[in-house]
Amino acid sequence: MGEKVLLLLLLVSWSLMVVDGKKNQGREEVKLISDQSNGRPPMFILNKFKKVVKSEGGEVKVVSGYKWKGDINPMHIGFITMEPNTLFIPQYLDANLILFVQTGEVKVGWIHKDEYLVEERMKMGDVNVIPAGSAFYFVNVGNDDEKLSIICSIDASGTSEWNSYQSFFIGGGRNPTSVIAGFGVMTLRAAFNVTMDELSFLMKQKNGPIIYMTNTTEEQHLLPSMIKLKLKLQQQLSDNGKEMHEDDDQYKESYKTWSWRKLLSSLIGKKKRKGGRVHSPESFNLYDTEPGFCNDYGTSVSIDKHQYSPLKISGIGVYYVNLTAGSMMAPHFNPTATEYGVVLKGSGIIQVVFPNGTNAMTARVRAGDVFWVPRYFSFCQIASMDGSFEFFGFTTSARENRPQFLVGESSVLKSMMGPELAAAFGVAEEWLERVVEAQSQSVILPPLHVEGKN
Ligand SMILES: *[C@@H]1O[C@H](CO)[C@@H](O)[C@H](O)[C@H]1NC(C)=O
Ligand SMILES: *[C@@H]1O[C@H](CO)[C@@H](O)[C@H](O)[C@H]1NC(C)=O
Ligand SMILES: *[C@@H]1O[C@H](CO)[C@@H](O)[C@H](O)[C@H]1NC(C)=O
Ligand SMILES: CC(=O)N[C@H]1CO[C@H](CO)[C@@H](O)[C@@H]1O
Repeated sequence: MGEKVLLLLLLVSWSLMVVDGKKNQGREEVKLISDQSNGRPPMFILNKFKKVVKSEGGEVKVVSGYKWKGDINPMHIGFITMEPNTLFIPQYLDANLILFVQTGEVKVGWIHKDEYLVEERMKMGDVNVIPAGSAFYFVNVGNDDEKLSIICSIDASGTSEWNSYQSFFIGGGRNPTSVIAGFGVMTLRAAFNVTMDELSFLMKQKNGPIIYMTNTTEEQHLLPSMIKLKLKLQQQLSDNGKEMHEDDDQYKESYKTWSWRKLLSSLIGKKKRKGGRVHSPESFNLYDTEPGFCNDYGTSVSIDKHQYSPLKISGIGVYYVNLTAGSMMAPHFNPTATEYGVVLKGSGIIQVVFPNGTNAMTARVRAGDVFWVPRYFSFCQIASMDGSFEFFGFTTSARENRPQFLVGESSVLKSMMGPELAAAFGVAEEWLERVVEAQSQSVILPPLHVEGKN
């Protein structure tokens, strides 16, 4: 036990030394430390972005985490960018998605509880969850010149192989190919009870998974067969004794304006939401929420299934931190979670320490960078002096994650202060007490003022 505490303390003293060094020697020091890795990228920065979707209307890039020892499965983090007036065509994944809108505004439609199609507009800072196997689509509904950026966690821990996740397109044609197309013409003719000609809708789309909503000529061409399909599907539903929600006239009317929403519900044969709202989970906004922690040096918010129940399907938490220039998230570790972070704004330094008390990484990060910290590893984030540093991310934890702080007013050291701790360091208790109490702030600590001290 004493050894453990000592270990923690070494981590802490080390971190402080580096911050000190940084202050005295400027940015050179930081560079020097990162360069010790012989040109290899810093260990806890994820920078192998893979472009998984490239389309006329946007793209999707994904970075993947690593598996650290026996830790829970790593996640993938996706960056979705969509041009104005585009649609990410209906699909489902074998992984849970947690969406965070970085910029712009999106209309998300998805099948809720395997039953209803619900649509929700999400704005900047909103978080929402789409469970594995739930068909969904995105429409960029922002201003005409507004790109949409969504950051999402792709949590494939429910699949047999952690490192693979798969999209199954429902909409599509030649590119991407709809899973419906795979059944072959004869099966489909029988299944849909339509002619060959009417099946041609499965061969049209060729512009990739993210398409412009404005190129409607081909879509309008599909309209008549879509109406027929829906009517037939509806007939089958009612034949099976299922409820019918709309009469034919209403349908024909609604199909005068072609929409993927209708296509989706017709293809999956789902009930359409009637008039009022179906009870569906609202998005959770990370920016409009009362911060869990707040002082003069920054704010932090973290939500898990207790604050936002849709998160319970994945056991993943979401957090957001905003540090003022030069401030620091005090050295801490996560006892139950591996943490992933994406820098949203500004720049700063991430320090991670190995269990044996040596520095694992001191890396400068800026907007767009992704870092990760394995469970139990001690780390801290420090904002650069030139502005606030905002980052956001995911924690993979089935249980509530309570970060343990090593330094500051609410720290492990403070709680353990006593003769044992002093003995562990081999110093007088009063001496140690003075050191441990010198920091009056907790969690988010102010910049170091060299002149005032020493
Ligand atoms: C198939 O469609 C034909 C007309 O196109 C209709 O008479 C028949 O009842 C339909 N069969 C089923 C099972 O819906
Ligand atoms: C982050 O903090 C800065 C001040 O340090 C503030 O100007 C900015 O609006 C904050 N960002 C958000 C998204 O609240
Ligand atoms: C500490 O642990 C890391 C990672 O396991 C290892 O690479 C490094 O050599 C170790 N350092 C010492 C001084 O034991
Ligand atoms: C295939 C095609 O016609 N794509 C066009 C769709 O519309 C956008 C602008 O609205 C064009 O940039 C694409 O070339």
